[in-house]
Amino acid sequence: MPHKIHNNAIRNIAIIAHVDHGKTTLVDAMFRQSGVFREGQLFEERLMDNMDLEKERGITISAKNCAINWKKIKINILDTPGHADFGGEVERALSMVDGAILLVDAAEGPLPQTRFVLSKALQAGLKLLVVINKIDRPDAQPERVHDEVLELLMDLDAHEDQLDFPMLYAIGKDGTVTDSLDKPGTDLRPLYDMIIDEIPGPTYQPEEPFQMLVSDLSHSDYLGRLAIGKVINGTVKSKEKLVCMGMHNAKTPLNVSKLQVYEGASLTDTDEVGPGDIAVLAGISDVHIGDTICSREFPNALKPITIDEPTISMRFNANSSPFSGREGKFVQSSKLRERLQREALKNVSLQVEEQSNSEGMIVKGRGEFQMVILMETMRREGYEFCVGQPEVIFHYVDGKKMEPIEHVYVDCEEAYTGIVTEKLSRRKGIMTAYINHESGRTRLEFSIPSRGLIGYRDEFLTDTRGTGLMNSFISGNEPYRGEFPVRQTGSLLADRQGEGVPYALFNLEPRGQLFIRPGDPVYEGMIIGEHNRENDLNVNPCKTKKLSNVRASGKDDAVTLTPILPMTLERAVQYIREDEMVEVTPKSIRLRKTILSAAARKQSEKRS
Ligand SMILES: Nc1nc2c(ncn2[C@@H]2O[C@H](COP(=O)(O)OP(=O)(O)OP(=O)(O)O)[C@@H](O)[C@H]2O)c(=O)[nH]1
Ligand SMILES: [Mg+2]
Repeated sequence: MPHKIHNNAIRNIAIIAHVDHGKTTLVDAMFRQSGVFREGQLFEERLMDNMDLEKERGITISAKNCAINWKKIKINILDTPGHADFGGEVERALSMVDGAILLVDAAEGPLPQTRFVLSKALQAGLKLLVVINKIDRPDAQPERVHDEVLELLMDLDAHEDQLDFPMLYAIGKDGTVTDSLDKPGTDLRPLYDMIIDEIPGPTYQPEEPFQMLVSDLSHSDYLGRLAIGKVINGTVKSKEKLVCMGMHNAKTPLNVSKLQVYEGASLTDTDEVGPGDIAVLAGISDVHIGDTICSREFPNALKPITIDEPTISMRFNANSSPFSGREGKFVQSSKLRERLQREALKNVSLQVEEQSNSEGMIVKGRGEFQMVILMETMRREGYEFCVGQPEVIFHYVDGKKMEPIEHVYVDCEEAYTGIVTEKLSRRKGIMTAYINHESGRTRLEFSIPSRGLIGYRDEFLTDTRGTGLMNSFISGNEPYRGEFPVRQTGSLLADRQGEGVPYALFNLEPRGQLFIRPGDPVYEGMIIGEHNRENDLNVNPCKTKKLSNVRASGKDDAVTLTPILPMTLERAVQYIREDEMVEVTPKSIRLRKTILSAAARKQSEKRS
């Protein structure tokens, strides 16, 4: 066994939890109390959620580093996302730490993503601290939640010593923790102390030369690409000559042009970074997550980070609608390809593949929501493109078709259990549990193919009048469960180019639910609404009323249209079928048939 020692001047931890259980809010409080902010300094809420989309949606999308000092010990903290689609970020973050704070909402208890992140932390052999958060909630049941965490750990085959976890109760929002429900907390000191006492300092081998595992990439306008990761062994100095070892042991030399470490939520320059600390290193452009940066004399690659396989794929094409280039800055397929490849470099759970037949790209990821966030980011940058329906990725084992299966938890009012069960069963879901809480609410559990959930979330909310909760985790691959009907309805399609006219739209309303407003530009093959019936219907949304000699009261133009919901990317992606696409531009989200011309569509139908 190589001789290993701990660097006790450092602690590296990740904060992990189900979505919304309060990770980022707790990190805020940790900052506030560690003196990173001086008295009276402007303090922004959820400081770590610094991307525009994170602020707008109130969620964390990518894992981020920060650091505080407590009793002369540097604590590197990684705030991670709780949404299942960003699970790859958690796996990446865990490669940098020796311990994890598992946050659990005192009312909601452990939920599917709690299970996912906890199982990853256990696999990585991390030391766990459990914090039961939001004990101020009127419906909080911290004791019950403690038991549930214990049950979950047992279910995940945790070691005996992991079952004996140190625990605190918290009101992250107020920045207080306590070890006993009988005495309210006053600050976060017990948490800092627990981190220092319970989580080991990072280990390293003192006789080994410098080695760093690249776990994140960033970009600075002045410095170019930044490689971020934990120094596993040795020390790195600014201006040092090193080498980066990539896939297949490819070696790229590099000179460290700048060396930085985290201090608070920002970076600070330094001349030297020692073992166990998280270093941010400039001076290399060709570097990937998972590479090892090490000394030139003793190049020795570390084990790369392992990330779960993607579960869904989506086709991205250059925008081929007649409106292509009207609203975006970047339209060509070469631009699209370059942008997507850049994304795959930084985002470990995304894979981008060139399609052999056309200019399109296949993007593989962890879920529809991850795709929607990517699409939204790109349209804000000025990109225009089309995407196809999200498809589940099948695997073949001994020639047998296997598909990803999810374990779904539904919590809804008793009255809606019928419709939810019926819809999920139709999508090949099998009920595995039914618990009536006697409180009017019921908890149902299903095992269901992932493809059955694509496009279902919106329907679920409608069916439960917005009161249902649904969570799921991928439980593995199982034999394909067979076909099931997807959307029961067809689309209303514009049969020509023009503009939506009130009179025409008014007359189309009985046919289905419209997606466009008067004045919206349309083109042949564009989907302007959902048909009430199974088939697609070509209609003319531009038709004006014929003028006749006998003018009525003149109120024909002043028809009152039913208000429509604005189309969102989530809705659009969930709506489309196999032969349909979403056209995304910085200004618009339009739905369309893949084949736009009605005549060509008819021909293609005949052929198949
Ligand atoms: N009642 C109560 N609410 C809290 C507390 N801490 C956080 N919240 C609220 O919980 C919501 C989610 O907080 P976040 O800190 O964004 O949660 P998160 O875990 O970072 O969420 P993701 O990063 O998206 O997974 C916010 O509305 C907070 O105001 C708490 O101690 N008590
Ligand atoms: Mg967060």
